[in-house]
Amino acid sequence: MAEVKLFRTWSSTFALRIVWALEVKGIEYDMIYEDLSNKSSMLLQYNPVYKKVPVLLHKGKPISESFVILEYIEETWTSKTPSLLPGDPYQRAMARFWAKFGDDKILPLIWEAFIKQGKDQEEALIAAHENLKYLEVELRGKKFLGGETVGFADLTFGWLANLVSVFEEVAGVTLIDHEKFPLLLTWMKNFMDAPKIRETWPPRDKLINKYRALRETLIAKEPK
Ligand SMILES: N[C@@H](CCC(=O)N[C@@H](CS)C(=O)NCC(=O)O)C(=O)O
Ligand SMILES: *[C@@H]1O[C@H](CO)[C@@H](O)[C@H](O)[C@H]1NC(C)=O
Repeated sequence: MAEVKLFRTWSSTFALRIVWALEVKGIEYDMIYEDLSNKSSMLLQYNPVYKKVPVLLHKGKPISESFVILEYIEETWTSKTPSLLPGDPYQRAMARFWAKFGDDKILPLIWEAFIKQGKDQEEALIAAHENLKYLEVELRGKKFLGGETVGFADLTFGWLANLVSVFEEVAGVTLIDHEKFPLLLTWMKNFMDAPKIRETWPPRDKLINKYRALRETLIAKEPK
């Protein structure tokens, strides 16, 4: 039995953050695929508070929440490279700041822009772009947010690199404009090309089908 187990789903980008961290560091692990419409008793036992994936089980002890798990991996396998967080405390704080900014200020707005239509969609897009501009500035002169290698903030933004184009195809809108966000687009490409990233993404056609069905369901529920 592997001493590391990851509870994930085939598509959860929160769980993919952990897949990427374990893969880039070369930590051996087993995966347990959950069906979120019928969660296993193990998942409910290991993450009774949120009942969500990812959960990392290390030597029988469960850890939940992707940011917390990433920090745990960094602190536990200290000799495994690359480091996800820089040595300098200020730079570490900045990596955590951008990661949090992504989940607070970008992910929810891109999601709104994806699942809404008309005016609501337009408003979400404008707000998302305002926030993405901060990221564009942050990427000046850098290959990755973490510098030369993929780091903590890169992993937390990883979903952008692949899912944006899936959302764009399904919703039929441009979410990230090449002219306004050239550095972000370059970062997306660099991230996808980084070791272990592309091959761990779920198949594109499967993602398109999943998000198309989800969007149709959510739009059908909208009050007219
Ligand atoms: N803040 C959490 C978010 C995790 C999350 O939202 N996971 C989703 C899958 S993408 C989930 O397990 N949802 C199950 C549910 O809400 O019932 C993290 O960063 O780990
Ligand atoms: C839910 O999962 C359990 C075991 O994990 C399985 O036995 C059961 O058939 C599943 N139920 C449905 C409705 O898929």
